Amino acid sequence: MKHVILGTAGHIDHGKTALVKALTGVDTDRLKEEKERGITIELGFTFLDLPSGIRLGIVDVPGHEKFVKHMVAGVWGIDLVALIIAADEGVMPQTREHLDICSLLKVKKGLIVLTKIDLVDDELLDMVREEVSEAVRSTFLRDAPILSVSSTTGEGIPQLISTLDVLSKEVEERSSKGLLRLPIDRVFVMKGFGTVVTGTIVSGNLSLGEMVKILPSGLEGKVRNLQVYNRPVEKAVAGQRAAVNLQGIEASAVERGDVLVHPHTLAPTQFLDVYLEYLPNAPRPLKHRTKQRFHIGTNLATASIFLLDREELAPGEEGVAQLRLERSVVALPQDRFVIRGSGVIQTLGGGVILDTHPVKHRRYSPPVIEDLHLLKDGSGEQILGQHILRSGAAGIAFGDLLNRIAMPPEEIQRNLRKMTEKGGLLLFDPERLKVIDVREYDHLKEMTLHQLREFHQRFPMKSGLAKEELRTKLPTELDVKLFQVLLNGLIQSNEVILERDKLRLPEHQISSTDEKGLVKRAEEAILKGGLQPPSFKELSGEWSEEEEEVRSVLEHLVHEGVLVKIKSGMYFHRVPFDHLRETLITYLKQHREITTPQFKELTGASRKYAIPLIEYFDQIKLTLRLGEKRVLRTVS
Ligand SMILES: Nc1nc2c(ncn2[C@@H]2O[C@H](COP(=O)(O)OP(=O)(O)OP(=O)(O)O)[C@@H](O)[C@H]2O)c(=O)[nH]1
Ligand SMILES: [Mg+2]
Repeated sequence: MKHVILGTAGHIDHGKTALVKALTGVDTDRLKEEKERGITIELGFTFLDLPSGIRLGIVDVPGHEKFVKHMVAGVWGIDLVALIIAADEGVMPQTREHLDICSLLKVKKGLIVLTKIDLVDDELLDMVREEVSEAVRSTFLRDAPILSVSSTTGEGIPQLISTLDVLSKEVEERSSKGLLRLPIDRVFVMKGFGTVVTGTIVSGNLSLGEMVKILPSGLEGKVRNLQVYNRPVEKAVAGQRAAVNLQGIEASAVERGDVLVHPHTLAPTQFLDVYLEYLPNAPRPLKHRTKQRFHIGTNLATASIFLLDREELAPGEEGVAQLRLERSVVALPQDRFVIRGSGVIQTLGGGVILDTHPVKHRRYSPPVIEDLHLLKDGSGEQILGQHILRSGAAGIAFGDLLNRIAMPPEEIQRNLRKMTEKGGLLLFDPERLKVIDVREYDHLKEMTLHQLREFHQRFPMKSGLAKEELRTKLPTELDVKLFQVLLNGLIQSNEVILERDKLRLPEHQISSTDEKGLVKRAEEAILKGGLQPPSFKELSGEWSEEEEEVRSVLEHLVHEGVLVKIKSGMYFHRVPFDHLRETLITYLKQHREITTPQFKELTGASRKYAIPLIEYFDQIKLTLRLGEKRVLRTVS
């Protein structure tokens, strides 16, 4: 069965609620205050079964200018609008404002109903009809049928029903494939059941027993009971109005404007990139950084508007902007929204969401503006590709894409597979379904090779770069898994060599880069020094070479096993060192113990060398210090 939602619209007292009652028999003004004042305050809900079998859900909205925010919540996501105009009054301010709101929200279809015809003569009715045609001439209702009814006498009601039937048949059926979204319009406690929330399912579907989440709070609960138009159901789908009895969530923790979703799908946001349309009848230009009321779904938040491509939007102009909200909302690209003034409260404009999780943008940046226009006008695949490219070295996971593109999950997956097979994407984390654009991956590869090349140039005497050191030279947002994949790829293709935990380019060999013969000279100098070898500082002074370079030569010789590093900056040649080691062992075997002065005598070196040497022997566990003496730790 097809599900269609009709919303009413129109000036206060023009007969919206009376018309709904004439159609359905239901008085949707339930509140005591509504009855007393004779006006609608809250949204009213009922339904009508049309001759074709379509069940038409009806949302009745208030006409009072104070309750326009409820009206926006009511008509957000409807399929059809009935613009209601009392024949005895004609077009009034909220007739126009509601019409603007429906246009901004891109309500696709509708009809115009002139009510209270029992109060006017034919001549007046014709005049009103003229006036109405004029008012809707440049709007989506320009070709809409205009009907005349009296809710009091019932005149015209049968014709209205058959017109609604025709229009409902023309409405495009919603796909229930997308992510579940149910913007909550009412919350109440039902005795014996607990928390109940109601709303129109704008996309996806919802089943009994499922876990659901309330956003932005993130509270989770279970669907204990589910009703559609007052009947219990197992499953509710897009286009239906549902009442959901929630287990595990207090009614006081939920409010109108919250959104019901499935866990692990949508995430709330406070930043939105949008395409803004400023109404031609707005009273003054919209300046950069002004604060306005932002309406989306059943939610209302204060937004600072950052105009990205100009200083102000004149009435009738359009442009890209970033909205920074004072509290989080749930939105998806392609969603429509309305902007209303924050001082004098009136509808100023609206538009379409382009990106729901953007970064802060620089203004007047051509790439940013171009990018946003692509998000506005591009195909689904182009937009998907753009989000992946934009995620850069971090890559992006399927779960995050769900949040950023108005595309059903299966379709995103299908596209990712297709793009991967074509070679445009690389899937580097199968667990989280994380992908990166191949262009970005190639760029990272280039950067890695460049970093190694640069490192070899700066430190020709170092054998290579440690993995973690290399990582610090690449973009910080680089995904850890991706870094590993990148290295493995480079190692496998022999573009990079991994040797003793160091990464190097294949052409890098220390001997070939040692044009000055520093390696050989250093070895000779240290050997000549015996147990009182020169430091790298002394050598660099003597040779007029960079200290850092000499040090790396010595480090290289340690790495090769030619030198022994006793402590930071003190290197001994392996030959005299090993000789000393043997002498010490023999001595200790004979005398059992040795004092520091005795050891100093044994080496023939000054304290500067003797102390670090004996401490080094302690450290490598050859000797054991007992007070002022050393003994052999292991008698071998
Ligand atoms: N004579 C006559 N009176 C009508 C007709 N339709 C509505 N009325 C009366 O007009 C008044 C306002 O009607 P409502 O249906 O409450 O108007 P509304 O558009 O819902 O008003 P708000 O929701 O407050 O914006 C009521 O007193 C109705 O009885 C009609 O077709 N003929
Ligand atoms: Mg009403």
